[in-house]
Amino acid sequence: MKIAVLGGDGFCGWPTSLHLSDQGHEVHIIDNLSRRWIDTELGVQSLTPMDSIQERCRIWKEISGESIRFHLLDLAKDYDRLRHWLAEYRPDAIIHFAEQRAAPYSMKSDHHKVYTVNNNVSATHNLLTALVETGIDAHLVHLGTMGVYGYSSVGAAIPEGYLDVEIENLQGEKKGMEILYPTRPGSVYHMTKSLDQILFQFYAQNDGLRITDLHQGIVWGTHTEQTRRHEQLINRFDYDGDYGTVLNRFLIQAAINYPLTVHGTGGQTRAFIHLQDTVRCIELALSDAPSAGDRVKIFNQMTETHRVRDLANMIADLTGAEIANLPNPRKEAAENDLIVKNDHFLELGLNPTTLAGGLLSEVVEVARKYAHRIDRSRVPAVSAWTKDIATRVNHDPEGRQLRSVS
Ligand code: NAD
Ligand code: USQ
Repeated sequence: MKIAVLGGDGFCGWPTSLHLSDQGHEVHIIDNLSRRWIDTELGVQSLTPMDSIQERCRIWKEISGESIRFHLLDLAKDYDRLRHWLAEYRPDAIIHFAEQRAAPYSMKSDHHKVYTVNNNVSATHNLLTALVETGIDAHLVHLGTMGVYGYSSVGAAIPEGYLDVEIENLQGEKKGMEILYPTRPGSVYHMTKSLDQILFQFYAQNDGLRITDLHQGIVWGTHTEQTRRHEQLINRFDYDGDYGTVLNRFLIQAAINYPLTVHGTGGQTRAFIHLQDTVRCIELALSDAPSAGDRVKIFNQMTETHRVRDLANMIADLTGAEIANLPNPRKEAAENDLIVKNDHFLELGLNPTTLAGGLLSEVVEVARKYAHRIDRSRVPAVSAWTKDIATRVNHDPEGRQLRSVS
């Protein structure tokens, strides 16, 4: 297949591009490199030394003999170029990773909220409308997130996208209806993924676009089978307070003797998936495309759930790290349960990689190898969800600022 990987320079997009190229697909990466610019804005860098995207593609060609082509394009701003690109290349499938994906970054300031909404919603909508305009019948696979649903503790499993409900009509009769499972996003970033869902529902129903939306949990790990093949194919690895995600952060913190930064009691339960399973899930989703006229396929892309404090304890046992319980900069439930259905991917043949494997140690080893690249002052998470929380967590009782919020 000819596959366009939108956001193919990112943490999930690069290993997915390699995986699909390795399987013999013709891969085209589209990216505006905004993530690299955000590193510059924040004054941080990936733990791992990433080459330019062009250099990465050159090395891949040397190692595998396969070409991955890179196209510099901003999906949210270059609508006409996107439409022309689609008309010229006519991909069979499109994997859409290209959004601003950090919840803390999306909550840093009003400007970051505006940027995240404009970027994510415009990127998705431009893509959908360009597909309709060009008449290209590509299967669109989008990376959504488990967090669109929020973290209530009703004790029921989160289904794969849809919920059967009964409503009473004016005659008092019960009528069945299938609805999108209600969203309750906990950050502006997660809100944009909720909005994406509605865009997909509309374009599938109105124009027959063929769409799969993958509601992914927190991705951990750094290597896949292909990124291990050459030092210069190494993946991005975020550790900072905005982009680092919890499990990868704890593993890096353990490697540099930084107390594990548990927010609050660590009672938050979240869904997780290893990066190797992410790329496999994309492959599986591509093999199970909907037909024109079908409703959007929604899969929960996760393999296990864990409580934050349990992860911290597990890593402390593994590495001897200390644990620090910090005031939580986020507005979120202090404790929650989470049960998630993931039957679709299991039926398609996913064989989950679990936390118990040696992969935790692999991440710590990578972190130790590149520990000299870490700026410890960038480890704390300082982006607060509300002004009140910012005052509480980033200042002492006399109002003096404790931590830099830039
Ligand atoms: P990332 O930030 O590393 O990669 C995103 C890529 O998209 C970057 O290379 C960026 O430059 C590009 N991009 C952003 N806006 C763009 C635009 N307007 N035009 C062109 N390119 C643009 O993020 P990631 O961790 O690889 O996540 C990829 C996708 O998967 C995101 O949509 C995210 O919401 C979703 N996801 C990620 C995780 C996770 O734990 N990393 C978990 C669940 C879902
Ligand atoms: N947390 C800590 N300590 C830290 C970092 C985080 O206790 O040092 C806590 C947070 O307060 C939160 C939980 O860990 O309760 C998860 O935080 P996270 O930063 O690992 O994940 P999140 O903000 O939800 O976002 C990440 C990705 C996002 C993706 C999402 C999947 O950045 O792109 O969509 O995971 S999910 O969480 O399932 O929605």
